[in-house]
Amino acid sequence: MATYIVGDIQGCLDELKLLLTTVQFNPSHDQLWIAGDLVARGPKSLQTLRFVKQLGESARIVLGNHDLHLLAVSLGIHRVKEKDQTAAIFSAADKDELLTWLRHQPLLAEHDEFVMCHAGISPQWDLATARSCAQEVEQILQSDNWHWLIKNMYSNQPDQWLDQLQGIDRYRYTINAFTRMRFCFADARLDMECKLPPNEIDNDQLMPWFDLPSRIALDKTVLFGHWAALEGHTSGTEIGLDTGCVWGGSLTMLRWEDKQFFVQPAL
Ligand SMILES: [Mn+2]
Repeated sequence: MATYIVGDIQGCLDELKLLLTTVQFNPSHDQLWIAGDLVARGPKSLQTLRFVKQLGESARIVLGNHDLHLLAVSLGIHRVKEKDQTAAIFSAADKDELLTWLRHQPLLAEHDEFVMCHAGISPQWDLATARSCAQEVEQILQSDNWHWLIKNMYSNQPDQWLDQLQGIDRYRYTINAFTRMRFCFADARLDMECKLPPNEIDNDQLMPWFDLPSRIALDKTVLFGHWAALEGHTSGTEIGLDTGCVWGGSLTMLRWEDKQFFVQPAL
């Protein structure tokens, strides 16, 4: 039994399958954890959803911003972005099953030794707060009220966590932290604009969410994706797995038990 965690697939299913062959993944006793953004710019977004869904209990996924965007498109709230290759999903015979399955995936997944989410854990949260905030949003996403949530989730405000946040403000902060965050300001406000690698920013007010000095320490390693410009990141307590396969980089997979990385260059 081995646990494999992979970064953003974004429809790059061929690279994923090559990695699974490399590691001799066996769905009857191994687990594949996927750090979100299953779909978007890559050529096989529809096939990726089908492939991961049929893995059933042997796959654990969390939602990324592109996955949530797909749900927004399905409701007519947004249109398919020009560069996304997701249109085929909306004319597929199994569209409803796939989207319903996607909507029932969490924002945070937990292993005995690590947690996985798409962008990261808010530097203002301990693990208990992260868990309960994730659950609040997941419950709505899985309810008949999910249209309301998706329709109202698009805004960068509030950009700072307060325990007393309520309703959509609270859910929006939660969604933005788990699925969109990269840099924070020194006071822990989330910046939603900058996508550069940390060593290229000339704004000394911004720092990666995981480097914020006031960040609450967590007792588990955080595995995340979303930030291709990091080109992977390993510090011991945070491991970034997005190495930009869809941008011509590579797909990175970590075997948790022996901490071995497997890298498949983009085809
Ligand atoms: Mn993302």
